Amino acid sequence: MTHTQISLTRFLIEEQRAGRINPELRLLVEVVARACKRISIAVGKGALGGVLGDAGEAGQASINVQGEAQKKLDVLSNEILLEANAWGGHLAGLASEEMDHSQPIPDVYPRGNYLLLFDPLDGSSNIDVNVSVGTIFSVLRCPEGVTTPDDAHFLQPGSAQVAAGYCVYGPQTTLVLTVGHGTHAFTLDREVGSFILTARGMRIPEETREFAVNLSNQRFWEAPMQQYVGDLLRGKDGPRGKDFNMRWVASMVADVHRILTRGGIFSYPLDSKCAPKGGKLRLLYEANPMAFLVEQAGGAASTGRMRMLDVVPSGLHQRVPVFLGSRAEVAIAEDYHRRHDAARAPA
Ligand code: AHM
Ligand code: MG
Repeated sequence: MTHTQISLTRFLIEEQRAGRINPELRLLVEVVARACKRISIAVGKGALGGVLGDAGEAGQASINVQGEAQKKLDVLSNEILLEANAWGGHLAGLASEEMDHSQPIPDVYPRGNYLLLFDPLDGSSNIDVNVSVGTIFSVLRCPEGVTTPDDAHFLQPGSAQVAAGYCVYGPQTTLVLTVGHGTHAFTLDREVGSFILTARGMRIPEETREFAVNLSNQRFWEAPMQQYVGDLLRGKDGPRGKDFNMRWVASMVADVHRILTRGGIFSYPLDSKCAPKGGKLRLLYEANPMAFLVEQAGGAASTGRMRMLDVVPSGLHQRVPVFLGSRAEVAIAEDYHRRHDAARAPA
Protein backbone atom coordinates (compact mmCIF):
# COMPACT_ATOMS: atom_id res chain seq x y z
CA MET A 1 0.00 0.00 0.00
CA THR A 2 1.35 3.43 -0.83
CA HIS A 3 1.79 5.77 2.08
CA THR A 4 -0.75 8.59 1.88
CA GLN A 5 0.68 12.03 2.47
CA ILE A 6 -1.60 14.62 4.00
CA SER A 7 -1.07 18.03 2.46
CA LEU A 8 -1.92 21.24 4.29
CA THR A 9 -4.88 21.66 1.92
CA ARG A 10 -6.26 18.23 2.78
CA PHE A 11 -5.62 18.77 6.50
CA LEU A 12 -7.56 22.04 6.41
CA ILE A 13 -10.44 20.55 4.44
CA GLU A 14 -10.68 17.76 7.01
CA GLU A 15 -10.61 20.32 9.84
CA GLN A 16 -13.45 22.13 8.07
CA ARG A 17 -15.48 18.91 7.72
CA ALA A 18 -14.96 18.24 11.40
CA GLY A 19 -16.44 21.69 12.12
CA ARG A 20 -13.23 23.08 13.57
CA ILE A 21 -12.70 25.85 11.01
CA ASN A 22 -14.88 27.63 8.48
CA PRO A 23 -14.06 28.11 4.77
CA GLU A 24 -12.93 31.70 5.34
CA LEU A 25 -10.34 30.72 7.94
CA ARG A 26 -9.24 27.79 5.78
CA LEU A 27 -8.59 30.16 2.87
CA LEU A 28 -6.76 32.57 5.17
CA VAL A 29 -4.33 29.87 6.37
CA GLU A 30 -3.78 28.64 2.79
CA VAL A 31 -2.96 32.17 1.62
CA VAL A 32 -0.52 32.77 4.47
CA ALA A 33 1.15 29.41 3.73
CA ARG A 34 1.47 30.34 0.05
CA ALA A 35 3.12 33.65 0.99
CA CYS A 36 5.51 31.75 3.28
CA LYS A 37 6.53 29.59 0.31
CA ARG A 38 7.48 32.74 -1.60
CA ILE A 39 9.43 34.07 1.37
CA SER A 40 11.15 30.68 1.71
CA ILE A 41 12.28 30.90 -1.92
CA ALA A 42 13.61 34.46 -1.44
CA VAL A 43 15.45 33.49 1.77
CA GLY A 44 16.87 30.38 0.07
CA LYS A 45 18.37 32.41 -2.80
CA GLY A 46 20.40 34.54 -0.38
CA ALA A 47 23.25 36.40 -2.05
CA LEU A 48 22.23 34.97 -5.46
CA GLY A 49 18.92 36.83 -5.24
CA GLY A 50 20.55 40.09 -4.16
CA VAL A 51 18.36 40.07 -1.06
CA LEU A 52 20.99 40.16 1.71
CA GLY A 53 21.97 43.27 3.64
CA ASP A 54 20.21 46.35 4.90
CA ALA A 55 17.24 48.06 3.31
CA GLY A 56 17.47 51.79 2.52
CA GLU A 57 19.41 53.79 -0.01
CA ALA A 58 22.72 55.64 -0.33
CA GLY A 59 24.09 54.40 2.97
CA GLN A 60 20.94 55.60 4.76
CA ALA A 61 19.48 52.75 6.87
CA SER A 62 15.73 52.22 6.75
CA ILE A 63 14.45 52.27 10.37
CA ASN A 64 11.13 50.63 11.28
CA VAL A 65 8.58 51.59 13.95
CA GLN A 66 10.54 49.45 16.45
CA GLY A 67 13.56 51.73 15.98
CA GLU A 68 15.46 48.87 14.32
CA ALA A 69 17.32 48.92 10.99
CA GLN A 70 15.36 46.91 8.42
CA LYS A 71 16.97 44.24 6.27
CA LYS A 72 16.04 43.96 2.60
CA LEU A 73 14.38 40.64 3.37
CA ASP A 74 12.31 42.20 6.20
CA VAL A 75 10.85 44.64 3.69
CA LEU A 76 10.38 42.04 0.94
CA SER A 77 8.69 39.53 3.29
CA ASN A 78 6.34 42.24 4.54
CA GLU A 79 5.40 43.15 0.94
CA ILE A 80 4.81 39.49 0.03
CA LEU A 81 2.45 39.01 2.99
CA LEU A 82 0.58 42.27 2.34
CA GLU A 83 0.07 41.56 -1.34
CA ALA A 84 -0.96 37.94 -0.82
CA ASN A 85 -3.54 38.78 1.82
CA ALA A 86 -5.15 41.88 0.31
CA TRP A 87 -7.57 40.46 -2.22
CA GLY A 88 -8.94 37.15 -0.88
CA GLY A 89 -11.97 38.63 0.89
CA HIS A 90 -11.25 36.82 4.16
CA LEU A 91 -9.59 39.68 6.05
CA ALA A 92 -10.77 43.04 7.36
CA GLY A 93 -7.28 44.33 8.21
CA LEU A 94 -3.62 43.58 8.75
CA ALA A 95 -0.93 44.65 11.20
CA SER A 96 2.78 44.01 10.94
CA GLU A 97 5.81 44.36 13.17
CA GLU A 98 7.36 46.34 10.32
CA MET A 99 4.55 48.93 9.93
CA ASP A 100 3.69 51.87 12.19
CA HIS A 101 -0.07 51.24 12.05
CA SER A 102 -2.52 48.56 11.01
CA GLN A 103 -4.04 48.72 7.52
CA PRO A 104 -7.65 48.02 6.62
CA ILE A 105 -8.08 45.94 3.47
CA PRO A 106 -8.17 48.40 0.50
CA ASP A 107 -11.68 49.52 -0.56
CA VAL A 108 -11.32 47.90 -3.98
CA TYR A 109 -11.50 44.42 -2.40
CA PRO A 110 -14.23 42.82 -0.29
CA ARG A 111 -13.55 42.74 3.45
CA GLY A 112 -13.90 39.62 5.60
CA ASN A 113 -14.21 38.86 9.29
CA TYR A 114 -10.62 38.31 10.37
CA LEU A 115 -7.59 40.35 11.37
CA LEU A 116 -4.10 39.11 10.55
CA LEU A 117 -1.00 40.13 12.48
CA PHE A 118 2.53 39.10 11.55
CA ASP A 119 6.23 39.42 12.10
CA PRO A 120 7.22 38.95 8.44
CA LEU A 121 10.78 37.82 9.13
CA ASP A 122 11.70 37.07 12.71
CA GLY A 123 15.33 36.77 13.74
CA SER A 124 16.50 39.04 10.97
CA SER A 125 19.93 39.52 12.58
CA ASN A 126 20.54 35.96 11.34
CA ILE A 127 19.66 36.56 7.67
CA ASP A 128 23.11 37.53 6.45
CA VAL A 129 24.84 34.65 8.28
CA ASN A 130 22.66 31.85 6.85
CA VAL A 131 21.00 30.85 10.13
CA SER A 132 17.28 29.99 10.43
CA VAL A 133 14.75 32.82 10.36
CA GLY A 134 10.96 32.67 10.12
CA THR A 135 7.52 34.25 9.74
CA ILE A 136 5.17 34.39 12.75
CA PHE A 137 1.43 35.06 12.39
CA SER A 138 -1.67 35.44 14.53
CA VAL A 139 -5.35 35.58 13.54
CA LEU A 140 -8.08 37.42 15.47
CA ARG A 141 -11.76 38.02 14.75
CA CYS A 142 -12.64 41.51 13.62
CA PRO A 143 -15.03 42.88 16.28
CA GLU A 144 -18.73 42.61 15.38
CA GLY A 145 -20.01 45.53 13.29
CA VAL A 146 -16.53 46.89 12.46
CA THR A 147 -15.93 47.18 8.72
CA THR A 148 -12.87 49.46 8.75
CA PRO A 149 -10.68 48.25 11.62
CA ASP A 150 -8.07 50.52 13.18
CA ASP A 151 -5.25 49.81 15.66
CA ALA A 152 -7.62 49.62 18.65
CA HIS A 153 -9.49 46.64 17.14
CA PHE A 154 -6.28 44.58 17.17
CA LEU A 155 -5.77 45.04 20.91
CA GLN A 156 -7.31 41.72 21.95
CA PRO A 157 -5.80 39.30 24.48
CA GLY A 158 -4.00 36.26 23.07
CA SER A 159 -6.78 34.00 24.33
CA ALA A 160 -8.97 35.53 21.57
CA GLN A 161 -6.73 34.18 18.78
CA VAL A 162 -8.49 31.78 16.40
CA ALA A 163 -5.31 30.60 14.70
CA ALA A 164 -1.57 31.14 14.98
CA GLY A 165 1.56 29.75 13.47
CA TYR A 166 5.06 30.25 12.23
CA CYS A 167 7.09 29.13 9.28
CA VAL A 168 10.76 28.47 9.95
CA TYR A 169 13.17 28.81 7.02
CA GLY A 170 15.96 26.46 8.04
CA PRO A 171 17.51 23.31 6.55
CA GLN A 172 13.85 22.48 6.00
CA THR A 173 10.99 24.94 5.63
CA THR A 174 8.42 23.95 8.26
CA LEU A 175 5.04 25.51 8.95
CA VAL A 176 3.67 24.98 12.45
CA LEU A 177 0.00 25.74 12.94
CA THR A 178 -2.78 25.74 15.47
CA VAL A 179 -6.44 26.53 14.90
CA GLY A 180 -7.14 25.78 18.56
CA HIS A 181 -7.16 21.98 18.31
CA GLY A 182 -3.56 20.94 18.85
CA THR A 183 -0.32 22.06 17.21
CA HIS A 184 0.73 20.47 13.93
CA ALA A 185 3.83 20.73 11.74
CA PHE A 186 3.98 20.64 7.93
CA THR A 187 7.25 20.30 6.03
CA LEU A 188 7.57 21.93 2.62
CA ASP A 189 8.17 19.40 -0.13
CA ARG A 190 10.28 21.69 -2.29
CA GLU A 191 9.94 19.60 -5.48
CA VAL A 192 6.15 19.39 -5.28
CA GLY A 193 5.67 22.83 -3.71
CA SER A 194 3.27 21.73 -1.00
CA PHE A 195 3.35 21.56 2.76
CA ILE A 196 2.98 17.97 4.01
CA LEU A 197 1.83 17.05 7.52
CA THR A 198 4.87 15.65 9.34
CA ALA A 199 3.90 15.98 13.02
CA ARG A 200 0.29 15.82 14.17
CA GLY A 201 -0.48 16.85 17.75
CA MET A 202 2.99 17.93 18.86
CA ARG A 203 3.58 17.53 22.61
CA ILE A 204 6.19 19.40 24.63
CA PRO A 205 7.69 17.22 27.38
CA GLU A 206 6.56 18.58 30.74
CA GLU A 207 10.04 18.68 32.26
CA THR A 208 13.36 19.65 30.76
CA ARG A 209 17.11 20.01 31.21
CA GLU A 210 17.55 22.64 28.49
CA PHE A 211 17.15 26.40 28.58
CA ALA A 212 17.42 29.18 26.00
CA VAL A 213 18.32 32.73 26.97
CA ASN A 214 20.76 35.43 25.86
CA LEU A 215 23.21 35.11 28.76
CA SER A 216 25.13 38.23 27.72
CA ASN A 217 22.27 40.23 29.28
CA GLN A 218 22.68 38.55 32.66
CA ARG A 219 23.88 41.61 34.56
CA PHE A 220 20.90 43.65 33.32
CA TRP A 221 18.23 41.17 34.51
CA GLU A 222 15.90 41.56 37.47
CA ALA A 223 16.83 39.78 40.71
CA PRO A 224 14.43 36.78 40.32
CA MET A 225 15.82 36.02 36.85
CA GLN A 226 19.38 36.26 38.15
CA GLN A 227 18.50 33.75 40.86
CA TYR A 228 16.60 31.41 38.55
CA VAL A 229 19.37 31.17 35.93
CA GLY A 230 22.03 31.16 38.64
CA ASP A 231 20.45 28.00 40.03
CA LEU A 232 20.22 26.43 36.53
CA LEU A 233 23.93 27.07 36.03
CA ARG A 234 24.84 25.49 39.36
CA GLY A 235 23.38 22.27 37.96
CA LYS A 236 23.78 19.10 40.03
CA ASP A 237 25.53 21.01 42.81
CA GLY A 238 22.71 23.55 43.19
CA PRO A 239 19.11 23.41 44.44
CA ARG A 240 17.86 21.99 41.09
CA GLY A 241 19.97 18.85 41.56
CA LYS A 242 20.53 18.29 37.83
CA ASP A 243 22.72 19.69 35.06
CA PHE A 244 21.17 21.87 32.35
CA ASN A 245 22.20 22.38 28.74
CA MET A 246 21.90 25.75 27.00
CA ARG A 247 20.95 26.75 23.42
CA TRP A 248 20.35 30.22 21.93
CA VAL A 249 19.80 30.64 18.19
CA ALA A 250 18.66 34.29 18.49
CA SER A 251 15.76 33.45 16.15
CA MET A 252 12.66 32.90 18.25
CA VAL A 253 11.16 30.66 15.55
CA ALA A 254 14.15 28.31 15.69
CA ASP A 255 14.32 28.27 19.49
CA VAL A 256 10.56 27.64 19.80
CA HIS A 257 10.72 24.96 17.11
CA ARG A 258 13.37 23.10 19.10
CA ILE A 259 11.23 23.37 22.24
CA LEU A 260 8.14 22.06 20.43
CA THR A 261 10.24 19.16 19.17
CA ARG A 262 12.19 18.13 22.27
CA GLY A 263 11.20 20.43 25.16
CA GLY A 264 13.02 23.19 26.99
CA ILE A 265 12.35 26.68 28.27
CA PHE A 266 12.79 29.83 26.20
CA SER A 267 13.09 33.14 27.92
CA TYR A 268 13.56 36.75 26.95
CA PRO A 269 13.12 38.39 30.36
CA LEU A 270 12.89 41.99 31.39
CA ASP A 271 16.29 43.66 31.61
CA SER A 272 17.30 47.20 32.48
CA LYS A 273 18.02 47.96 28.80
CA CYS A 274 14.58 46.96 27.52
CA ALA A 275 12.59 47.74 30.71
CA PRO A 276 11.42 51.20 29.50
CA LYS A 277 9.79 49.44 26.52
CA GLY A 278 8.34 46.63 28.66
CA GLY A 279 10.58 43.88 27.25
CA LYS A 280 12.27 42.92 23.98
CA LEU A 281 9.72 40.72 22.22
CA ARG A 282 6.44 41.95 20.85
CA LEU A 283 3.22 40.73 22.47
CA LEU A 284 0.99 40.69 19.38
CA TYR A 285 3.42 39.46 16.71
CA GLU A 286 5.70 37.14 18.69
CA ALA A 287 4.68 36.29 22.25
CA ASN A 288 0.95 35.63 21.70
CA PRO A 289 1.12 33.40 18.61
CA MET A 290 3.98 31.38 20.14
CA ALA A 291 2.08 31.15 23.45
CA PHE A 292 -1.00 29.78 21.66
CA LEU A 293 1.09 27.16 19.80
CA VAL A 294 2.95 26.16 22.97
CA GLU A 295 -0.21 25.85 25.09
CA GLN A 296 -1.86 23.78 22.35
CA ALA A 297 1.15 21.44 22.58
CA GLY A 298 0.75 21.01 26.34
CA GLY A 299 3.34 23.63 27.32
CA ALA A 300 2.99 26.95 29.14
CA ALA A 301 3.72 30.59 28.31
CA SER A 302 4.05 33.40 30.79
CA THR A 303 5.41 36.89 31.34
CA GLY A 304 6.99 35.47 34.51
CA ARG A 305 4.11 36.98 36.44
CA MET A 306 0.99 36.01 34.50
CA ARG A 307 -0.28 33.76 31.70
CA MET A 308 0.76 35.34 28.40
CA LEU A 309 -2.62 34.76 26.73
CA ASP A 310 -4.40 36.74 29.49
CA VAL A 311 -2.40 39.95 28.94
CA VAL A 312 -4.73 42.71 27.72
CA PRO A 313 -2.74 44.67 25.12
CA SER A 314 -2.43 48.42 25.42
CA GLY A 315 -0.57 49.10 22.17
CA LEU A 316 -0.04 47.51 18.78
CA HIS A 317 3.72 47.24 19.26
CA GLN A 318 3.65 46.48 23.00
CA ARG A 319 6.58 44.44 24.31
CA VAL A 320 6.58 41.87 27.09
CA PRO A 321 8.95 39.58 28.99
CA VAL A 322 8.58 36.00 27.72
CA PHE A 323 8.96 32.57 29.36
CA LEU A 324 7.63 29.59 27.42
CA GLY A 325 8.04 25.88 26.92
CA SER A 326 7.95 22.83 29.19
CA ARG A 327 5.10 23.36 31.64
CA ALA A 328 6.84 22.38 34.89
CA GLU A 329 9.90 24.52 34.08
CA VAL A 330 7.82 27.62 33.25
CA ALA A 331 6.02 27.15 36.59
CA ILE A 332 9.41 27.07 38.37
CA ALA A 333 10.54 30.29 36.65
CA GLU A 334 7.23 31.94 37.69
CA ASP A 335 7.81 30.75 41.23
CA TYR A 336 11.12 32.65 41.46
CA HIS A 337 9.26 35.82 40.45
CA ARG A 338 6.36 35.14 42.84
CA ARG A 339 8.67 34.57 45.83
CA HIS A 340 10.73 37.64 45.00
CA ASP A 341 7.64 39.86 44.64
CA ALA A 342 6.07 38.49 47.85
CA ALA A 343 9.24 39.22 49.81
CA ARG A 344 9.16 42.82 48.58
CA ALA A 345 5.44 43.42 49.14
CA PRO A 346 4.56 45.68 52.08
CA ALA A 347 3.35 43.68 55.13
P1 AHM B 1 13.40 40.66 15.39
O1 AHM B 1 11.91 40.45 15.24
O2 AHM B 1 13.80 42.09 15.18
O3 AHM B 1 14.22 39.70 14.60
O4 AHM B 1 13.76 40.42 16.97
C1 AHM B 1 13.30 39.28 17.62
C2 AHM B 1 14.44 38.31 17.88
C3 AHM B 1 13.96 36.95 18.29
O5 AHM B 1 13.79 36.14 17.19
C4 AHM B 1 15.09 36.45 19.16
O6 AHM B 1 14.63 35.55 20.14
C5 AHM B 1 15.62 37.72 19.78
O7 AHM B 1 15.21 38.78 18.96
C6 AHM B 1 17.11 37.70 19.86
O8 AHM B 1 17.53 38.80 20.57
P2 AHM B 1 19.09 39.03 20.93
O9 AHM B 1 19.74 39.45 19.67
O10 AHM B 1 19.04 40.11 21.97
O11 AHM B 1 19.66 37.75 21.47
MG1 MG C 1 10.54 39.36 15.51
